[in-house]
Amino acid sequence: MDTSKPVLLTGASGNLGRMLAVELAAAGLTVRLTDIVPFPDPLPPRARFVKADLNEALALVRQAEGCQTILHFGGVSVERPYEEVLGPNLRGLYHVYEAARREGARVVFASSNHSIGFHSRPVGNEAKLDADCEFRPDGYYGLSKAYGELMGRMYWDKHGVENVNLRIGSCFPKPINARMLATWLSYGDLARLVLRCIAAERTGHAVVWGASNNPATFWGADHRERIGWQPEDSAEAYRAEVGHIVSDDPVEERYQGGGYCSIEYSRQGGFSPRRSFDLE
Ligand code: 15L
Repeated sequence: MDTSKPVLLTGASGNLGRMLAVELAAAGLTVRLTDIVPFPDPLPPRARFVKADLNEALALVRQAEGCQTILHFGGVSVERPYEEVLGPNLRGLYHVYEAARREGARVVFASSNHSIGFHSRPVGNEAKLDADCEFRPDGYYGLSKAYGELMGRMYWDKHGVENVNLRIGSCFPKPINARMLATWLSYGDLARLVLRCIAAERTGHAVVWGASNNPATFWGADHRERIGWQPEDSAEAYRAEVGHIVSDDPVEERYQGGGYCSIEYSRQGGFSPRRSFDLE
């Protein structure tokens, strides 16, 4: 990758975007920031901000001009009705990938554990989930993330657009419940991961679990070696503080996606306390 060329960051005004904008600039990169809402902080050195809607193809194409990498953190970031997810997360992704194709840029996509949220959590010594597992989205948001990963698959196979899909667990300043002892990704580990995604020589189509070095992790093999990244932080340090914080909802506690799985859950017969449904 030519690191002298700028990096485009969508979703720059969100929590992760704001943190990344600072870290990317501190690493010496020239960043172009974009979001549908204004950037709330002072602009980092060499950065510029342009307000743009992911629904507008031309806006993305203009922003991406001359960029080496598009860090796609924009769009709806929580479970919402289908019609709200559709524009930013599906059409928006297409605009990002078309802009990347035009520029010969790499895409780093903020995917989510909610693309696989309906996998059960491993119990005891049960095998961890590898990144090539079946998609089991836990809502329209998770479905849009699975679509984004598949879009990356297609653009690599068909057009040679490199992409790294970060299947992010829970990226917050610190874990806030027992589930996050498995899913937490520290800000520092995310920033280092994104910098590696930019710097890596070749990535092809890669999927990396976005979680810190958590002993309680749900997740196993992925393509991190290709990127040259290893997480340094661990949620375990917070066990005493949050390890007892669980819900009384069996659906939330059974599945990896947690509370997202319970939103409008209406499977006939309700939740079965058995480990497996007869038909998965
Ligand atoms: C996500 O994908 C969301 O963006 C974030 O707000 C959290 O809900 C996170 O997943 C999680 O699963 O903890």
